[in-house]
Amino acid sequence: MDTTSIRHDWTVKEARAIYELPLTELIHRAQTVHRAHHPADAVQLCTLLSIKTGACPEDCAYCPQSSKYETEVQAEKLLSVDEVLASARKARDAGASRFCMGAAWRGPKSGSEQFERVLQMVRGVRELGLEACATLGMLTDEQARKLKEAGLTAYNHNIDTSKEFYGQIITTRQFEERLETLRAVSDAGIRICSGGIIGMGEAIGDRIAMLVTLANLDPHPESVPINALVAVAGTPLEGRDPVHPIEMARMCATARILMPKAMVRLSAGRTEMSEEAQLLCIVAGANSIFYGEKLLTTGNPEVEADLEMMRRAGLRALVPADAEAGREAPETRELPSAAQAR
Ligand code: SAM
Ligand code: DTB
Ligand code: SF4
Repeated sequence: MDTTSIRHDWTVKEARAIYELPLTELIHRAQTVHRAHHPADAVQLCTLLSIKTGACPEDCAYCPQSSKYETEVQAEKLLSVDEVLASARKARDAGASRFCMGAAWRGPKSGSEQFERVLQMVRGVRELGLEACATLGMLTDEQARKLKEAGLTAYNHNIDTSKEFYGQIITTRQFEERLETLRAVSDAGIRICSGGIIGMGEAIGDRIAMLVTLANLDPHPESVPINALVAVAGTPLEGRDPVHPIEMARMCATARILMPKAMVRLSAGRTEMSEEAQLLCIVAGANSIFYGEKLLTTGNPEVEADLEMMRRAGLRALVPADAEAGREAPETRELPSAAQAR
């Protein structure tokens, strides 16, 4: 197997054959690709913060923040720059290297005080020495350029599922609009973070088609978050069966093989997974996690538990290469002590 070539012409058939390999073979292949492009002993720690929670006009069936569904999420106004930077400082001191800010918007309003505030947040996060990521919904070219000027490292915008299944999950925007925002982000010189969710009732073929869409973007996304649905009460997807951890591991491994250089992020759903299952995903090629007690509105493993898991497995903190920041190669760092992380 050629572990170094980067391809943008994957077919669904090829990707499915990879996904369905015997697990032992799949993991061997994913590890081989992983080691050709990344340190084998380190995981990137990214901390999420919901900077504007709830009351979103979109109807994403998985999302507790949509105004269309009655959930326990209480709508909140956009946080202040000081509040966000206090959280970012705490995340940095706890060992995170990336800080990701999420807003429950269809998209930002150009020229608004709110968008200007987000730009200030991005500048502030960068000044703290952290990578800055944001997920604010659809962007125009001009908004993407402004975020780039402010120093944004990456923009998260998930395609979520296959083009075919998309309409069953979201009706207030189209799959093509997602791709259009990804194009604007990429044109502005911001790195793309894009992945999806499994466990929403989609077929295996939809999961594969989603990975193939991402893998055929040129360049590949810098990060690919693989989320297991968090089935929140009040959303249309409440009560869905949990995703089997082996399916998460297969998704991580397939993403790793299709997109060798990407950071594959084991994202939502970790609270439902055993430590062994999470480590299997890491062995299968995931090399990034969300680190901190909360995702956006739902829970995530305790910081201490994540540090213990990583220590037991002999893993370090990964800081990806970033030529703009003067890091020609990825760095690995000591994990913080539990006291530093508190
Ligand atoms: N509003 C913006 C948007 O949708 O582009 C940004 C925030 S949105 C919450 C970011 C991503 O979180 C979604 O695209 C989806 O993939 C993921 N997400 C949201 N709710 C989730 C859930 N219940 N389980 C798993 N992933 C979820
Ligand atoms: C991503 O792919 N997953 C994160 C992040 N990108 C923004 C969000 C997960 C949200 C899970 C549900 C919640 O906490 O509200
Ligand atoms: Fe709104 Fe984003 Fe939630 Fe969809 S996923 S309802 S766009 S916050």
